[in-house]
Amino acid sequence: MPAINSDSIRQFLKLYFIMGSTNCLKDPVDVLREAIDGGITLFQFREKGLGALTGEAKLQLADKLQRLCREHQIPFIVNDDIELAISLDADGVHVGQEDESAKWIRKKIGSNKIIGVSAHTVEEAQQAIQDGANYLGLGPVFPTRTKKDAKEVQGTRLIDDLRRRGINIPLVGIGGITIDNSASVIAAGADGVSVITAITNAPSVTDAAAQFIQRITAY
Ligand code: TZP
Ligand code: ICP
Ligand code: MG
Repeated sequence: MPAINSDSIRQFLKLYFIMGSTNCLKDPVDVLREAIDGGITLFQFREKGLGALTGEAKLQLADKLQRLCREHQIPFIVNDDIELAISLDADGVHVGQEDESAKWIRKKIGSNKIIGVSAHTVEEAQQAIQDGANYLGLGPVFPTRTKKDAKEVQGTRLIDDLRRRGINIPLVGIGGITIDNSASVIAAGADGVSVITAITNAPSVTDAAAQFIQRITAY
């Protein structure tokens, strides 16, 4: 799949779409197809929350979404579930602070895969970088109802802070990001935005993704 270097990852992070079945108002396969038509650059399968699929049903959905990504050369990242990522030969995994360390995951999945880590402080960011993370997810930037155990809203402060310190690892903002506030996240120094609801719940998934791309590339 894609070359794992900072430049290519930065490009992929531009419009990082995340979802699972519980985020979708219709068939997730249709949602992903429409989002790809709109121009998303990276996809994360995050099957979480009340009513989330497990076992074989989760695997089946992941497989369908991965096929769609492959057809369109969009890297496919799995949230949390490292065993699923390995069994599907996914392009990478995204983990939080409560999951296995990037260092441990790297040993399991090898150097040719993308590892993303959620961080909420400078210390967590530095540790993830030291452990070999390829990119960071920072947030919640804005209020969100999607992640029930989300930390306190922090605006773009941490993004700003890391860039001021000269930390140049590829990173995205996440949490409550909309078409209208997306440019402020890029302005703070992010390489892209991670979005769930503003795309999955949009009247037109394709139009929403296309408008995000327009705002981000116009910045
Ligand atoms: N991590 C921090 S906020 C969040 C995650 C997974 C949810 C983002 O979802 P939305 O709907 O784009 O606010
Ligand atoms: N950042 C990203 C990119 N994905 C996530 N699932 C998260 C933070 C919590
Ligand atoms: Mg997690």
